[in-house]
Parts: sequence; structure tokens; C-alpha cells
Amino acid sequence: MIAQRVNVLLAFGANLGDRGETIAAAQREIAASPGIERFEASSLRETIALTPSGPDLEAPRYLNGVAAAETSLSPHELLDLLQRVEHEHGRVRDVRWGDRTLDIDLILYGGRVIRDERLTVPHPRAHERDFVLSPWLALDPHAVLMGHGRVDALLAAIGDTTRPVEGANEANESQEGAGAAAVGDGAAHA
Ligand code: A4P
Ligand code: MG
Repeated sequence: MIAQRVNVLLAFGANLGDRGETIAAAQREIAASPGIERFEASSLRETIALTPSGPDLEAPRYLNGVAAAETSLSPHELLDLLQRVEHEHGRVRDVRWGDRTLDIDLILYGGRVIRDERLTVPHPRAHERDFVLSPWLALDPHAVLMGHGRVDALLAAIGDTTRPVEGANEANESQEGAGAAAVGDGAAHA
């Protein structure tokens, strides 16, 4: 029997260490993992650190990006993979929303709504975060966030404070629209 594959959207963030290399290495590991297919990463954006008390211009800037993929993993198997990759990159959990070498969030898992002790999906704060919406829109101009609507409209409403990564060359730029099929069908429109 062929395992059913589900469209997922992952978000990556790092504000300590070699941020770009950490995210790139994590993405390579996830893309090569069993149960992950058609992995498609956005370009990265330079973003202002958001803390529980608001944007912090003094904190180290983040690099953020998203990736669309198909998976035959269950939501919790996928979270296990994401947390294993975070851990391999030295992620230490201490301060909530504190500085980190790598954070990987599951934004969407097909059309599923999940609320248990380990997972809340769709991610409850994605709709109000330019550092998620901006790279997602670059990857998929037609993206829709389940429960909230079109990503272009959401981003226009909150404003985009993110910036392209300085010195990013064309190889780092997203392949515009390439992720549309992976995220646009099912996951995003469910
Ligand atoms: N968890 C529940 N739902 C999910 C999900 N959809 N994806 C649980 C991933 N994990 C999920 O996460 C705490 C617990 O959330 C996990 O054990 C998992 O079971 P964590 O990564 O240890 O802690 P955290 O990331 O500090 O907390 P939280 O609430 O997930 O924070 P966010 O929402 O991820 O925000 N500013 C900029 N510019 N860029 C950023 O990327 N990120 C954050 C973290 C804050 N400020 C930022 C950025
Ligand atoms: Mg997190």
C-alpha cells in the first residue's frame, strides 16, 4: 500500500551562530529524511527579533524562511524529526522566544487541525508574523493560510518589516512559484 502523502509547511528561524549555514544544513537533513518528498525552500529574510514584549531592535537579527514539502510521516513523527534536527544544531530550550541557533515550526499539516500537548496546528501565530508570511509569499504567491485567508492580504495588513539577506546571490533566491503546487493544493486551501 502506498502511504498517503500530506502537504506541509515548515518555518525556520535562527538568530545565533552562522544562521544561514545552520538553516541550510537543517533543510538538507530534513529534505533527505525518509518520509519527506518534494522539499522546496524559500529564500531567507533578515528579520527583527520578536520577543514577548514586542520587537527588540537590540537583539541579534533573525534569518527566517519557510519550506513546503510532502510527507508520509504523521504529525508527531514529523515533529520528532524537526526537534531532532533542532537538537543536532545545538538548540537549548530555556527562555521562551529567547535567542536560538535554530527553531523549526510546523505551520500547516495538510488541512488538519491539531491541538494536543505537543502540537498546535495550524501554528497559532503564523498569521501575525511577517517573518513567516513574507518568505512564504515569495515561495508561493497564491498561498492561503487555513483559517486566515490569503497570505498576500495578511502580509499587506500587518506590513512587511523583513529584508532580503545582504549579499544573497541568485542561487539563494527562491524559485518563484515553484512551491505553489506543494503548498497551494490541499494544505493551504483546506
Ligand atoms: N509546539 C506546539 N505546536 C507546535 C508547532 N506547530 N510547531 C510545541 C512546532 N512546535 C510546536 O517550542 C515549544 C513547544 O511548542 C515544543 O516543545 C512543541 O512541542 P519551542 O520551539 O521549544 O519554543 P519557542 O519556539 O521558544 O516557543 P514558541 O511558543 O513555539 O515560539 P514561536 O512561536 O516559535 O516563536 N522573531 C523573529 N524575528 N523570528 C523568529 O523566528 N521566533 C520566535 C519563537 C520568537 N521571535 C522570533 C522568532
Ligand atoms: Mg518553536
